[in-house]
Amino acid sequence: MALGSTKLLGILGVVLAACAPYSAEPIAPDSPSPPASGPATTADSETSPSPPDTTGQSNGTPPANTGCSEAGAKTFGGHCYFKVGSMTSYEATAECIGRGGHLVTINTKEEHDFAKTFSPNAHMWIGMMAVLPSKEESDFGWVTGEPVKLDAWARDQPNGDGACVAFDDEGAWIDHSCTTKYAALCERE
Ligand SMILES: [Ca+2]
Repeated sequence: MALGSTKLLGILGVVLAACAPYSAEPIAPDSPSPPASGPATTADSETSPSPPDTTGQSNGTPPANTGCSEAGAKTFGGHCYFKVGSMTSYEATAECIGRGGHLVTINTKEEHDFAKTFSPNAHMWIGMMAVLPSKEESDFGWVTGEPVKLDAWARDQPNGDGACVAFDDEGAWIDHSCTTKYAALCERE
């Protein structure tokens, strides 16, 4: 029947039939690999196109400061809080500013309780300082200039240990030498 109409088709059929077991193998690996990797390269080539697309390169740092994506960061009252350190209070001040914030300032009992969750059992710098070490609470103020509305001083503190303030193990405030290395809590508004 078909054999008579076209010899060519007949020959092809035989050839294809003979090659079937082999052609199936080569075709499978060939088509997925080369063709797939070809188009996919567009997506994979992020590595090479990225560098040239330096449009966002200079903005690579800002994104981290605009969201609240630091490790362990939490939001409260629309502000972002995250821990840094361990470092001196001076270093922590610079670190927080570098991340677009400031050492935490605490205005309410609720914010104080929230801040305490960052350092349950360890000292942690907060944004309260004095010009010089002092035993007078009134000599200490928030680094942002916000009025001090809360009194969370630990018993017998401040006692003149230093011009910087940290949470003690229980979250009460203690004045301490600014060069001591503690974790610190930053706040970004
Ligand atoms: Ca003290």
